[in-house]
Amino acid sequence: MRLTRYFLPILKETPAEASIASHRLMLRAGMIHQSSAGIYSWLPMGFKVLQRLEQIVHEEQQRAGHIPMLMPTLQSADLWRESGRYDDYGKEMLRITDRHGRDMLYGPTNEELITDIVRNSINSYKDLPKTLYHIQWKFRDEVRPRFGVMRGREFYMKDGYSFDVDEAGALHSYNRHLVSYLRTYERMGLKAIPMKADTGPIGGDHSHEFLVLAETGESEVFYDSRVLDMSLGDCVIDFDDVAQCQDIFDEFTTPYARTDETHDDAIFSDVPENRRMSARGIEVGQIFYFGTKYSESMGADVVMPDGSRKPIEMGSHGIGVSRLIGALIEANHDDKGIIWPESVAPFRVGLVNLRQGDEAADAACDSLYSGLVKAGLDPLYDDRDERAGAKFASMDLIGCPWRITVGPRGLKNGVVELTSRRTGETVELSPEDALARCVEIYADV
Ligand code: 5CA
Repeated sequence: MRLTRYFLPILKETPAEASIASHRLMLRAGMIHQSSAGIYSWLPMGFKVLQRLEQIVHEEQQRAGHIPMLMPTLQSADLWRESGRYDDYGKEMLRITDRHGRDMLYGPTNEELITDIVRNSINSYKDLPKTLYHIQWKFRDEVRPRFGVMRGREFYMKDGYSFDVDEAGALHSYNRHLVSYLRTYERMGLKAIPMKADTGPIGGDHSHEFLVLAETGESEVFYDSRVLDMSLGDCVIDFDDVAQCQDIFDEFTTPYARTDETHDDAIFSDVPENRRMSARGIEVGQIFYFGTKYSESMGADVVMPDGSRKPIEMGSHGIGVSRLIGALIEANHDDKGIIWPESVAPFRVGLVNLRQGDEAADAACDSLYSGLVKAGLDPLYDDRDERAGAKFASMDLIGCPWRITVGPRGLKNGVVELTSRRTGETVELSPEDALARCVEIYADV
């Protein structure tokens, strides 16, 4: 993309309403625009990051064997009356009446809708297990929407629903989700720690939240510092392998890690003192196993081999896709701006022309630009007629992981500069080598 043709409304001033870095930087970098409290338009660059995250979530969900679909945002109140949650959900639910006087609502989550779909189409134990998921907008009329996309009223969520014949199957589905979430967050360059959690309005007795440590996080967390050293890395996972998923579950959930809702001082005190940590965290996902809570009240059951009928065992599993962008920025920024991990960067390479209009600089930039496009590296070429300082400031704010700087002086010696946004390190290379180096960096991303 050439910057002169793009829509990137960068703000010079720090917006007064933003009290945390991610909110401030998303506004300043022209990623979002508030339309009303807790509701945002996703401007082109914000939308691009959202799509990158969505893509990773889709790939990892499908790798784990989960099936994508799409349910509507508007739901009939009748389904929620069946489960008993229509009244329980309270003021967080946005209630709407259509022209026929029918009660509708903007979905805060989809347990009822998916249970209705499944009870109408699945009749036999042979049709299970299944996990269906979608990535869709949700609405929760939060008392205090704040911190930009972090606690929005309208937000984007991956919600998946698992259906199993028995508890053992449902617990495998639960473990499979935990493992696939670990992979998902790692791919985004995030450390998200699974922590034992309360179930809240979703219900059930088995739940983990995934927390990214950040001073600005809304949750208070307590953990054994050992959790910080754990990662899946290149571990090859067979998601159908019950024992492997259980082992990974055990490995990642055995060290103490809890939010204040489930924190237990007596157990925590068994952790060696030098490893006992308390901090704040951002909840970027949560998984639940709640058995037959919805299937029983809504009549979703299957015929078993002996002819009896059994309510389906269910779980639901969410990832806060829009909130993740806030969490990513909280974990990856400095005083100049955002520092995107390579896997989620809206533009993978920034190209800065120090002297727009200089024949050699323009030609070198054009050629690098088309090389980067051809290599699929999604460059952002700052081709504005601006001072070098202003161009660097914009690139630092936007946070492309790598920047290639092209100027007449360097070109005289046959070189351009390649700079890492994270370390600030710069190397001089020929334009061809700079391109080759970028291709190499992104080969595994
Ligand atoms: N039905 C279940 C899982 S499918 C569910 O709704 N779970 S949840 O309530 O925990 O939400 C899933 C994730 O959505 C949370 O972990 C969080 O990352 C994100 N989320 C929840 N509320 C908001 C909000 N107001 N703004 C942004 N993200 C949110």
